[in-house]
Amino acid sequence: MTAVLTPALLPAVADFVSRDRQLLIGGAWVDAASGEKFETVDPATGEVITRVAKGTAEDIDRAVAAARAAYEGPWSRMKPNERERLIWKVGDILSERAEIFGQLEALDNGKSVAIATAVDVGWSADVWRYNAGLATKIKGSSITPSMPFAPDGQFHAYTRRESLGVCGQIIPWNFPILMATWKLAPALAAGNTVVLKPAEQTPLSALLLGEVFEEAGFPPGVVNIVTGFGDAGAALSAHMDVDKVAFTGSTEVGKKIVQAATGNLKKVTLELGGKSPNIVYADADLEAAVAGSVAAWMFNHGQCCVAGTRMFVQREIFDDFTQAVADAAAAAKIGPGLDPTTELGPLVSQEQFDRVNGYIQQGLASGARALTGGNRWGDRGYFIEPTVFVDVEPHYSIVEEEIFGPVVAALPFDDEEDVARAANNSIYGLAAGIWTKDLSKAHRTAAAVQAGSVWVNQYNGFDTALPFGGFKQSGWGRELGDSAIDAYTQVKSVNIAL
Ligand code: TXE
Repeated sequence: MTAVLTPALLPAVADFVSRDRQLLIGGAWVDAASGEKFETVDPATGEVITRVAKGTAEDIDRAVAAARAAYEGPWSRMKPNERERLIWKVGDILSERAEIFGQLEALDNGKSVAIATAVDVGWSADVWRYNAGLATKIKGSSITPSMPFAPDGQFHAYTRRESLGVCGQIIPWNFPILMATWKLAPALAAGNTVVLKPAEQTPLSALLLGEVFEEAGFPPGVVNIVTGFGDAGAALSAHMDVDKVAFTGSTEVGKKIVQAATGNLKKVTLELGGKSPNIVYADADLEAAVAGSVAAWMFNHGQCCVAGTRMFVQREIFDDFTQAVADAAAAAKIGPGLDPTTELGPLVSQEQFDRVNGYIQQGLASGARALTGGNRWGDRGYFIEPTVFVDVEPHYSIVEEEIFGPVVAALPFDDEEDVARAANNSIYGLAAGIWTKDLSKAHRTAAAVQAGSVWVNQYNGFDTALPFGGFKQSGWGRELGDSAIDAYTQVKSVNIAL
């Protein structure tokens, strides 16, 4: 592995990781009830960054009690425009400290510091501000009752959109601060309080965000942060005094959360796995399609729920197109996230490295051919070469299952019907990409694919205002846009006899 010069840590980041980190409960930074801690590791080197409190069910109980007290206390009395100002301030602080948050994220997760700062933190600031604006726009409606037995004009009926109460939010490691933001900002805008459980692989940016709430002026207990493992998440999902649980992670754990939530039938939203099709028609702008199709599965080192990892390419351009994708992928600069010139960083953990490598070995063993990649990169850290598979069959695990690494399987197709059928042959339905210059074909294919988000002549076309979520086993409910407010409120009908 070539030696890579990485910039020194910013003083604020160095200071933050110089001490063991604690839980945020009721406005106070505290150790876990057990006193236990765990290590968070730099995935570029495998070295320990710092130690973090290992919260368990007892800490979840304490955090839920604090969130309930805040919900019934100062938070419930706060006017929407006061919530708006506090939430807006979080966005402003994130913008001011984008470099600090970006570097901490790159250190803990392995992603490129340039992307972490511009996309993860920059977009998070935007999501905080968008939801600040929504806090004052949560509305009911006035309805005229018309039941046959009701006397005309004798009733005044309306709906109110009310908060849910205490929300549990369980966050993954692939976009730590962004996923925390997607969940926290609308929950708070809608008037809920929160217990947040960051992923054990990447707890640091959420803990730094925890300091921002205090500074912005949020009452204690409105946001509580319990770092820990799956058992802490399970306790939060099953908790009888939690009104809603929101989760982003694996479909396997999503199903466990649904089961855990049955005790008090808390509301559940889930953003789960994917195996998204990226469809390239022969009439596409091929230069743009090559670049976009590489980004579709390589962005964030393939650790994206929406990754376009089934690349369907029309047969007449299949060989040339897949070779061009392989060449572009092979040219990506691999290195640690802290190096600003890095294009492809390490996977987040040894476990994910083993999982992705296992899929690559299965692909090779079943007869798939790697046009590029297929190996580990370097001799330390969790790096894997970008890998493009051809000669695959639809039943191969590399075609059916979410790999969550820089690995794509390319399949040829003949026509529109053929590709829609193949694209929909999946338990997932999170996203889809379509590349064509034919507008009618683009619309027909967008309607035919079973996916919560469809991107035409681009990939990863997210927007703060556009609802995001999955069809089929990719999830329940929608995040972003004003759909997120719907997911954190409930409707009450009031009917008054005049
Ligand atoms: O996810 P988990 P893992 C997919 C991706 C990846 C695979 C495994 O395919 O390879 O999942 O990753 C918490 N009750 N995605 O094992 O376990 C856990 O502590 C409640 C897709 O890391 O789902 C963490 O905070 N919570 C994805 C969070 O769930 C539990 C992002 C996610 O961990 C729990 C991440 C339990 N029983 C992985 N067990 C996406 N959709 O973007 C664990 N957790």
